[in-house]
Amino acid sequence: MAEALSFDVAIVGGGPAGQAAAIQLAGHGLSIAVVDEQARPGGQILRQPPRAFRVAHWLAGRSYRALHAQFAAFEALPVTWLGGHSVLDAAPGRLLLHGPDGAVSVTARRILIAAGCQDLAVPIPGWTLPGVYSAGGVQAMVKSQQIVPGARVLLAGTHPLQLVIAEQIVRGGGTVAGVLFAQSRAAMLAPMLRDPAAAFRRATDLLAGQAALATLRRAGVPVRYGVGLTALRGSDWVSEAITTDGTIACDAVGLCYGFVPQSGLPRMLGAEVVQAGPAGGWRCVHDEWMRTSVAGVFAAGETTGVAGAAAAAAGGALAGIGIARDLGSLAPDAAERAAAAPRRVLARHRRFAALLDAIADPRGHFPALEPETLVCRCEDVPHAALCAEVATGASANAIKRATRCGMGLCQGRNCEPSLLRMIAAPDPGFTARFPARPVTIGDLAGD
Ligand SMILES: Cc1cc2nc3c(=O)[nH]c(=O)nc-3n(C[C@H](O)[C@@H](O)[C@H](O)COP(=O)(O)OP(=O)(O)OC[C@H]3O[C@@H](n4cnc5c(N)ncnc54)[C@H](O)[C@@H]3O)c2cc1C
Repeated sequence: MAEALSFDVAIVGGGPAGQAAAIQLAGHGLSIAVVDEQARPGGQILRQPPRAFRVAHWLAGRSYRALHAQFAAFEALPVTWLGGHSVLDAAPGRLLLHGPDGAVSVTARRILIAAGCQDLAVPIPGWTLPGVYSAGGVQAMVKSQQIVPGARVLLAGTHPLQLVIAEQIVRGGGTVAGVLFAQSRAAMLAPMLRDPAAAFRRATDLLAGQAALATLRRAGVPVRYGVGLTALRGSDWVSEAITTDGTIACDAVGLCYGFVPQSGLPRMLGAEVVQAGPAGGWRCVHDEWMRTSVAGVFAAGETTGVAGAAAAAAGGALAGIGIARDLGSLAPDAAERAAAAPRRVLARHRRFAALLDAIADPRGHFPALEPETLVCRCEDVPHAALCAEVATGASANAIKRATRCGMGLCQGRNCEPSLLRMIAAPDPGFTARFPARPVTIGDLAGD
């Protein structure tokens, strides 16, 4: 292993939260490293194409303007950018990374985890067929490579983000076979009518949804409400979706039932987490300076709850101010003054996030599974095997040991929420273990 790199602050995640923290920390004479498994900064929402790509009007919409400005400010900072490096292990003051040259150890006086969120993986009969993706996976291809992964793409689930993704596919030259919301239109509107003030304050996002709908209407894309997915069929590739209202021909499907925080690293660190929104998962608990329950470790962005990019950036800025204050680079009264605005923004956006959670609530809309449907696809564990263990009253960890559910390459990131939905009693979930990302033993040994 190469010699350890040492910094004052190590930030995990180059998305809106990590960038905002770095911007706040710059100018205080601190050495800062930002680690991300993506080659370039941007996070999920501003996923960058490779430098050599030339993409006209790349994410030019109004809702991306502030993110482009933040990205430009971040790129101008004197920080050490460790792109293409995955964090495999985390302990207070220390990270273990894996990158193009093998394993690298990083020490830092303060660590900020701003690892974002991921699509909620939703098993459905036929979901292991080639051509079936998470909606965010489809979007990642469209954003970062300008590739539409099929000739007729179907989006289905409960989350409004699928409208934006469908629009991006249409603008990328693709054909969308349909956008299906499992919940009714009235169920989607009801939370907005209950809290119109919160909805009004995030008018930009609502307008983005309306603009997406208009584009889809012009392109002749059917957008349907109250239509759930039942199964996906095909011989060696997905060819049709069976819905509660008939069959739809397609050769790519994006499942969009919501997003869950990336909680592996905070859990590995022993930081306190609590159940996240209705989609499931765990969010990291923090205090008014974004400090976690572990000394020296901060958290920001969607690791602390899925609330959108603006909330992520506000939380990141607050964490940056908090770390500078902790390290004695910013006087407490100056920190209080600087923190006032991001705290207000964060509170406002979290109120909207609660609204969005209610609009997109996937509970009650998850497809029914067949006994042989794989729930843990890394280790090929079918639904029936899990039902048998759940019936014994075993905990998630005990079921993991008995069935290998959660022991594969994804380390439970995909199957844990499905298993926890099956276990009726409160359960702390899988113990998060090294390595957070797949790595070969040879790379760890430095061969
Ligand atoms: C696939 C996907 C697509 C999305 N698209 C949109 C969209 O179009 N519009 C929208 O409003 N919201 C979108 N979201 C929600 C979105 O994530 C944001 O609101 C915003 O990007 C959150 O910012 P963040 O800084 O908290 O996290 P992110 O932007 O997700 O940044 C976190 C970064 O941490 C890195 N990371 C995580 N774990 C590790 C690790 N172990 N080692 C190294 N690096 C790590 C990731 O590579 C990522 O770049 C999307 C979410 C997902 C999962």
